[in-house]
Amino acid sequence: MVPSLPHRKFPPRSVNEGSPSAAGSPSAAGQRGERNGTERPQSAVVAQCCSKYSYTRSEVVSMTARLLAVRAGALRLCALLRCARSQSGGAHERLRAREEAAEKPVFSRSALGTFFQEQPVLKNPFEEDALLQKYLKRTLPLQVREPIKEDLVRFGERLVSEINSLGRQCEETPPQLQHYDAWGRRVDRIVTCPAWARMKDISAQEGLVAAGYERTYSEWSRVYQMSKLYLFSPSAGLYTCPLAMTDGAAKVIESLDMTETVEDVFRHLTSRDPQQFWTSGQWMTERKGGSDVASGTETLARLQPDGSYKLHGFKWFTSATDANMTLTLARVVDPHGHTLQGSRGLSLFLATLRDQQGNLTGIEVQRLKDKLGTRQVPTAELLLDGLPAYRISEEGRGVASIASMLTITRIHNTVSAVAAMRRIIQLGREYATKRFVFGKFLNNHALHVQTMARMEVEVRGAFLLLMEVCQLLGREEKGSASDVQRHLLRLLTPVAKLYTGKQAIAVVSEGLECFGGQGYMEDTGLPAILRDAQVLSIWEGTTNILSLDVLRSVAKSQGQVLEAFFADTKAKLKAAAGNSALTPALMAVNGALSRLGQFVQLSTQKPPTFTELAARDLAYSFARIYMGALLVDHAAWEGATHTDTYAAQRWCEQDLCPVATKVESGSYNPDSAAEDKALLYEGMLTG
Ligand code: UCC
Repeated sequence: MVPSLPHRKFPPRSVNEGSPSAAGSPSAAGQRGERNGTERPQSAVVAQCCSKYSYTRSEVVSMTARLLAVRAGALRLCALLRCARSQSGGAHERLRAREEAAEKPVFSRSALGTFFQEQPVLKNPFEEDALLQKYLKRTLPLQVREPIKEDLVRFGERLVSEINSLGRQCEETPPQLQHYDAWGRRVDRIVTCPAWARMKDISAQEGLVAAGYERTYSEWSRVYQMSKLYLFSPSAGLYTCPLAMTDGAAKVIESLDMTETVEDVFRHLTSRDPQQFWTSGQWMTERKGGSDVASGTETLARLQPDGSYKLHGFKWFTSATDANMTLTLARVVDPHGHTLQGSRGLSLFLATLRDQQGNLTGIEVQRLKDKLGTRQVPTAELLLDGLPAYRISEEGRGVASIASMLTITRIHNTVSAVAAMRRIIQLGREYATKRFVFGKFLNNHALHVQTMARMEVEVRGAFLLLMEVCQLLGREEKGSASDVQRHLLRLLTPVAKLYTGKQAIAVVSEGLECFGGQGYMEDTGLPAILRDAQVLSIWEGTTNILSLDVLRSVAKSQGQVLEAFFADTKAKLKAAAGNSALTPALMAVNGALSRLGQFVQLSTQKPPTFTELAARDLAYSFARIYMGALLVDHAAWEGATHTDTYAAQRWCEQDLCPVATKVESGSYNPDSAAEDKALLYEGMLTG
């Protein structure tokens, strides 16, 4: 501590007095009477101070002694530093650099320092994806493998050189709504950025929807299309959202008896010509909600003399409102002005949104939604005020007809989820090779690598599940799927969607940590990945709604989806029999499968509340067990590597059958619903 002095006026010090060289020189020390490191003021100087500044002699002596003690300390520190300097060349250099920097002007660029962290770089995402490559090698027949691989390598390059920066522009230039033109006319124009328009052209050129319908690669066409979308998704600036709905609309239309008008629409939706390519919306959600569609849909459809309809209602979330057309649900008003409530009153309609001049017809855009993420996508609230539309389902078969769209959009959701996880890992592991901390690069810190390896295990399980569903879809569309495979597709679609949606949020969130504080900084582009991932557990049905859809698939099929699940899981495990490295994983999946079987047996004797309470854990159990079987099956392939075995082992270390674990701990007891409610609302009066 610097000692405090009595407050008196002192004369200014001479230049030499304050300079370190003068103060530290032996001759100067001698003049001040220094001896053996202690100093005493000379009596003449003391006397002068006493007379000139009215101090007593003892005051001057004491003040001077305290000052000199401070100075002696500083000198000792300098000596130590000089010694350290001579011992360490690097430290000496740094010290000199610091001293030199201190001599520079205050306003200087060099004051920012010289270290700048190298940023993570996106490389060809296909070539960086060992599992995707191995999966294609393992599953695709030779004649389709090479052309698909060639296209994915090329597309991967295009993503890096062109598309990724367009995606960033979409994020940085969100859509805007222009209600009025300069002369006061209501126009409701949705203004998107040029990069968004470019994404549409690229999507057409690359056949991102078309590939699913051209079926060039027969039953492998969906694997090809979804692999491409999986590479595209994290760079696409959320253009995958309109593509998902476009794909879904094409699927619905393809499954109908096509009239000429609808056939023309289908051609637009599946075109590779940017001039011809259309995107579609899918408007299911109204103010009353998007889950309980049956009672939430208020939109009315009034029959017109020419057989078309006009729609009147309010759509609460309409994503990609800049689309060319939409599919939507409404209730047909009968000649007496009545409508049928519930699911049976809903029909499916197709509407093109704009006239020849590009103006919306029968639609007012109330506002664009202010969303947590997916800000690139123009999501709007729409008043349908006489929107011209065609009914494309039988009356009252709206939900059943749009169900095939739900299958497609939920698979797209899964693609985006797995792709987001893959992207954050690719960036994170690249960054770990160039981030130097605590004396080594991050990729040499075992704990950091362990954390990322755990993320990698998650994405591997998710990826294999996604691709399995794509395979099943391709087979079903090609007419080559067995009954077991069709049941599996029905069951695994909601399972994959709900499980990967949650995984993506967790893995991407963990991934941001891999960049430290930089992962939280907007201009790195990393936070947007997390924001956009958050929609994946909500869009196209929340986790609980999807869990109930799993139960619906069991009930509707009278348990056949379960039989398919058990049979196929067991079949997948067969490949690993006799593989000692895979034995622990194999046993874990087998054990979980029999626990699941016991749970299913038990649930048949229980009331519906039991099954409802178990729905989410049951869906998670399907996901974990099946992913385990897929990882084991993949690792048992002759071309697999040790890392594949390791991934299967790690996956199978977790509780693969949480529904059995929870039932053992009494989670779904008859009174647990009441206890949950009491816990949640403690201290409050509720009904
Ligand atoms: O709200 C949304 C947006 C929120 C986020 C906004 C951010 C936007 C940014 C996005 C940028 C990327 S999205 C909308 C979310 N909503 C949904 O996905 C719908 C969720 N609800 C469901 O999935 C329900 O389960 C319904 C609507 C499908 C259930 O309706 P019902 O009327 O109760 O259904 P039923 O009666 O059970 O089924 C009617 C028919 C049956 O066939 P039939 O009549 O032949 O027996 C079912 O088997 O539909 C059949 N069905 C299915 N078929 C129902 N679901 C399915 C299915 N998944 N697959 C096959």
